[in-house]
Amino acid sequence: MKINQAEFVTSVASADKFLKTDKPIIAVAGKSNVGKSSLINMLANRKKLAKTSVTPGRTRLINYFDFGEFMLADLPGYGFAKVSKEEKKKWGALLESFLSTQKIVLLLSLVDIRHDPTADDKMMINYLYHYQVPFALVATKADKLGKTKIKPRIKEIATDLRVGFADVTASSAETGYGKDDILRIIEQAISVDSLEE
Ligand SMILES: Nc1nc2c(ncn2[C@@H]2O[C@H](COP(=O)(O)OP(=O)(O)O)[C@@H](O)[C@H]2O)c(=O)[nH]1
Ligand SMILES: [Mg+2]
Repeated sequence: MKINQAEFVTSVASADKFLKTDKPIIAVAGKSNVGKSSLINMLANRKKLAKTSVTPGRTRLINYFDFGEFMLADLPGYGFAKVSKEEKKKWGALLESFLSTQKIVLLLSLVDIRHDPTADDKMMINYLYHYQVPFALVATKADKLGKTKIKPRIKEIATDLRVGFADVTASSAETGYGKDDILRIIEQAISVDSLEE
């Protein structure tokens, strides 16, 4: 799949503002700073489509981007230490309505390839099973590891999250590693969705 178009559409903070669209939605989720915005920029071939940040947290918004054949939704990051219980609750409620009401054909669940998945990462996967949202795992920042370390880490992450080895794709927004694999996964999710219509 080639991305010819990628434009920011809107940011929303509540369920009543969720984007109404006929296009299939690809969502991107993961803890703050894992590389969601960078991955979106990589897929779009654009440096600054999604804002990347050095200081994690803050954004409690869902950002939608029009990628032509699909809409991409950048979900607010989780696992940010300085967030109050109240805010965490709000985030959980927003996520649950998003997963239950939006037509998500695929959610890319991002984890940092260098770190073991956190309790929050596992909770996210549980939500996905609960709401029957198809997902694929992306292990980000693969450029931070030596080439020979990538496969063993993928295996560890897959085992930890109880998914198959092939369900975890290593990627690097720095080098473009994994980009074609991710685009292939997206393309497949969209074509499977169109069969169901
Ligand atoms: N080395 C490396 N750094 C990355 C990669 N992806 C993201 N980063 C850096 O990690 C930080 C957080 O990235 P960002 O995309 O804003 O994460 P988000 O909070 O999940 O949207 C930024 O400093 C990025 O430059 C990657 O693949 N490789
Ligand atoms: Mg971001």
